[in-house]
Amino acid sequence: MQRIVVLAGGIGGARFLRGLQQAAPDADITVIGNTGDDIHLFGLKVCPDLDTVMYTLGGGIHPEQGWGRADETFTVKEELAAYGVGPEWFGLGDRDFATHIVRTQMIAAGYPLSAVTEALCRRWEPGVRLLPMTDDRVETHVLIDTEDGGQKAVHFQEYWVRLRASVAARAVVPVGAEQAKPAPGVLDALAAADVILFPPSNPVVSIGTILAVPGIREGIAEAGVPVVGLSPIVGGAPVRGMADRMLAAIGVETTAEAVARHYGSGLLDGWLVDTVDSAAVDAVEAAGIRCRAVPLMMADTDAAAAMAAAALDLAGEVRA
Ligand code: FO1
Repeated sequence: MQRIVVLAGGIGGARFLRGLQQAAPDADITVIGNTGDDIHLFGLKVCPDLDTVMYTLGGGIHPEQGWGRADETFTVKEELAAYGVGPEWFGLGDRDFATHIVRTQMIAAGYPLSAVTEALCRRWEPGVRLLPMTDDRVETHVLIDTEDGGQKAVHFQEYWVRLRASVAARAVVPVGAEQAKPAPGVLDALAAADVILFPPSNPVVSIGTILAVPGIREGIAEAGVPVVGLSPIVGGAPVRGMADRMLAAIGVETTAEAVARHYGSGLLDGWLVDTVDSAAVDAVEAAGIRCRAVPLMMADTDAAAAMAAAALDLAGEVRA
């Protein structure tokens, strides 16, 4: 059985994984999920990227939105607002609240996040092994300019959801990452992998944050198996999200080629760009990374499955 390890952020990672399951139904898939987007609200621990993967693969996701639960209601949020208790800018629904209550209760009882995630997945049966990148607290903060000419750091969710990435990001800091340890199972999964995939997730705040946990980048390199990524940038713009803002903050151009070079040939063996970026193929190959141009818009699960199949094909070519 082919053992595939996928480093995943939120919506893009989850939709890619749904395609991968269709393209490789017999594969043994382990997902290393980003937890830098996690936020503590109302005394609860919220893990947006882990939940997005779990709900998407478990059939509970809000289909158009791509995050949160289907058939959601917001009574608790309205009641909190009636008490003047915010933040109002973050949309936690009633069904979703239950997940965060269970998670927070288990953590308070002494369970690590990896054990809690496993317990939550027993209900959702996502069909993959979902591991947080770490059991330690890591929180991505974004440095922005203030009106008085200074700067301040805001939580990634505040930057993305409240500010809608409307102001420039001057720096992105995964607070706590340097001291974090990979969660149990992460390094073992990498060591046992036949192929490692980077979905079209954000290279800075999703994949970049996972790679910032000491040991994970080394674990990928030492696995000695093909590592193939898919560009989240198509035609010079992010397919969704704010990767352009995040890339600017770390001085990387918003192009499929620049993201491949940013990961580098020390990490990546293969890179898929969209057909609109086929002119970038030669330059990526010149950087020592095998590159192919295929359609990379995940309009539906069939399209995501075709992308996953292309990534596995490229992994096979790299190995040969
Ligand atoms: N995204 C939004 O744009 N607005 C929200 O109010 C919002 C709430 C939210 C609650 C739970 C959850 O799991 C995800 C949520 N997201 C929301 C998505 C999230 O902000 C980001 O898309 C991810 O963190 C980036 O991967």
